[in-house]
Amino acid sequence: MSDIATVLRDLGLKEINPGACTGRWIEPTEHKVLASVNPATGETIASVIQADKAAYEKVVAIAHETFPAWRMMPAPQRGEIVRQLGEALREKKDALGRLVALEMGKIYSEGLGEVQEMIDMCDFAVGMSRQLYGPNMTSERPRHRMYEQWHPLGVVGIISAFNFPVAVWAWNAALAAICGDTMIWKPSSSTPLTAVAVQNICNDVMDRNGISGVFNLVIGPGRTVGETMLNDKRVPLVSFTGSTNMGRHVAETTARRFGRSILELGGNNAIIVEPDAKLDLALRAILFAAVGTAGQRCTSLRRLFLHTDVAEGLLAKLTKAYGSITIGDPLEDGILMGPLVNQAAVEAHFAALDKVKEQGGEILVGGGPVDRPGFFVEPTIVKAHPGMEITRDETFAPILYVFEYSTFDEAMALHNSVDQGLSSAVFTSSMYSAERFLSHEGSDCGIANVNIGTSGAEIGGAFGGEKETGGGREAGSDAWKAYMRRQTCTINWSTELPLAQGVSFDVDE
Ligand code: UN1
Repeated sequence: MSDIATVLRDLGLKEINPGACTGRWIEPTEHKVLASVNPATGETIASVIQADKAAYEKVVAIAHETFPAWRMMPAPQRGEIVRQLGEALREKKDALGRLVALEMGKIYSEGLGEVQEMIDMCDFAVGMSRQLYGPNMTSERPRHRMYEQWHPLGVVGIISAFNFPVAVWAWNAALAAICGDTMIWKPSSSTPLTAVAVQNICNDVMDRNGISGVFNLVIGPGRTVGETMLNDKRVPLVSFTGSTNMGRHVAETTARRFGRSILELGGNNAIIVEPDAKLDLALRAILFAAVGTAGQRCTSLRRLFLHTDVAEGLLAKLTKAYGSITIGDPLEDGILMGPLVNQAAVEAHFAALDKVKEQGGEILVGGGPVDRPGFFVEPTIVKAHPGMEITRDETFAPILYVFEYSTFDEAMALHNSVDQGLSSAVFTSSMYSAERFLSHEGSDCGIANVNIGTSGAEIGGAFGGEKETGGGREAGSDAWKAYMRRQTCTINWSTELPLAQGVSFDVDE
């Protein structure tokens, strides 16, 4: 049996799979087939039949009907189900990690890392299910009690991107589930199989518990299914990961109906390397952040600011290291960089490099195609200057723009001058530079690291960014609050009716 056939079998996938599920797979009425393509070869792995509006309607109706019962289950019991989901993911870690590598193109180790991120998220949510706390406030009125509590929200729409085809679903799904929400997942059309595989895992767990309709799936075009979801009043929250342009549309559409959105949009992440940095650490961090996942993480390193004292030496080492990056089949041992997701991504990579040349940048390393089937490009280093407009855009490809600077203030100003605000880092041994980077006048990003690269965040922190990155927060810390509605409660257990702010409103009886 071939590698692909084994992976498909282990994950319960067929050659052609239905694209909508409410715990039971919905047999499609139309047959619009979506091929899942292995970006390392350009070949089809298997297919999914896309959901249409009618299928979406069935899914949202079930998610909506399931909500009232699910929200009344005690949160720790919902946590127990998420614990079982984490266990099921542990059992399927290898197969699912392989499928992520096959369908998305990231290397096997990163595919496993992605499934680990799902498992971590389930573990985190289990603990969280006993900690959906609201504070008590002291009332200004005698014998009154005030407190805040959190209620489940309803059906959550999860629209995820190709680059983290399963982990970002888990960030949302594990929290939504313990918070008492049901959900509908619309994955990227580039990665439908991993979504079907995860839905199969959810179905097994939920079947064992005699529940369905909590974890639901619709694989269909953004234009029809996605758009219907954005406009659907039965979906009070849409969590969207993707481009800033699309995110703006999601924000506007949901806001118009007073729905909420969690937005995780484009980044333009940077590292500043100070003269007192430990350069060996900086080098390794830069490599993983710029070349890892072929530059297709939201957190990928796009801009590198090198102090003039270290620029030449570090650039020489970086150039040498780029020469040793092994490019090829993501499932092969020793390969560090796989393909881009599709031909359009390859074209965007080269279009950006054309602009680099037009705008006076110098390609120091890479820049060429890779002569093999699939969607490969060379990781590229560009010597850039701040006037280059292209360095203000996020190109989802392994292009690293390198700038030189002479003062920390100058680096900080350039760092913060772009429209995006996701992830950032400084490499320094100086407490002063580190603290300045983290201060109110330092990095304006949602994630700010010292002596760690921009990518590869742990799930325990809240993940997301500022400005055109959209302001959303997902995964750890108190990100769960976005999946619930807040209620302030005041209870009078006195025999009087004192009004707040000392207002008197007494009627003569
Ligand atoms: C993304 O690229 O959308 O911090 C998510 C990271 C990963 C998540 C990235 N843990 O790089």
